[in-house]
Amino acid sequence: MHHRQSYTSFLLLISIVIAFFQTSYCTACCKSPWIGFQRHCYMFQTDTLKFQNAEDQCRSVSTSARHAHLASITSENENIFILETFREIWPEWVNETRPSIWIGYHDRYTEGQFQWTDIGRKQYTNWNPEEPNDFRGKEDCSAMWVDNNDNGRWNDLRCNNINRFVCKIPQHV
Ligand SMILES: [Ca+2]
Ligand SMILES: [Ca+2]
Repeated sequence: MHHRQSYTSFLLLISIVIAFFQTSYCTACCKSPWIGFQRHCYMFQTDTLKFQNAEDQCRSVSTSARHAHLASITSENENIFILETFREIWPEWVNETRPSIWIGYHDRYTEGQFQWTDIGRKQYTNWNPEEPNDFRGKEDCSAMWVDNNDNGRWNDLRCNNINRFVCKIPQHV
């Protein structure tokens, strides 16, 4: 009995030490299921949701200091990272017909004026040729095609479509 108690106390001590080191030295790490790239962490979601519900789900994991949103994409490297990571996680899924994932780009407020849900100003876009086409005047939310033919290019879709999505949060403030 005594031995077991000592062993339990020892494990508890080890846990406390590990927790201490994690909080002290790992504040900038992306913890599973987040995946790190440059200065951000990304969470790849297989739930399929409407655009705003996806954005809300991303926001729900914000902390007081770090705000999560649907991913904004600021460079070709970031676009490739998101594309390649999706393909790595769900290789079978890219064989579906034109699989799309929501990214945080939309023109819901003023037609043709796209902005990111994280409000940052970015220059980079990767529209498919002929997009965004606001098809039938009803497409205000953007998704990335992750199949092999479309190679990470973007398309505007109806915001009520349901898609998988990717969230993004700063690694540190
Ligand atoms: Ca539009
Ligand atoms: Ca479109």
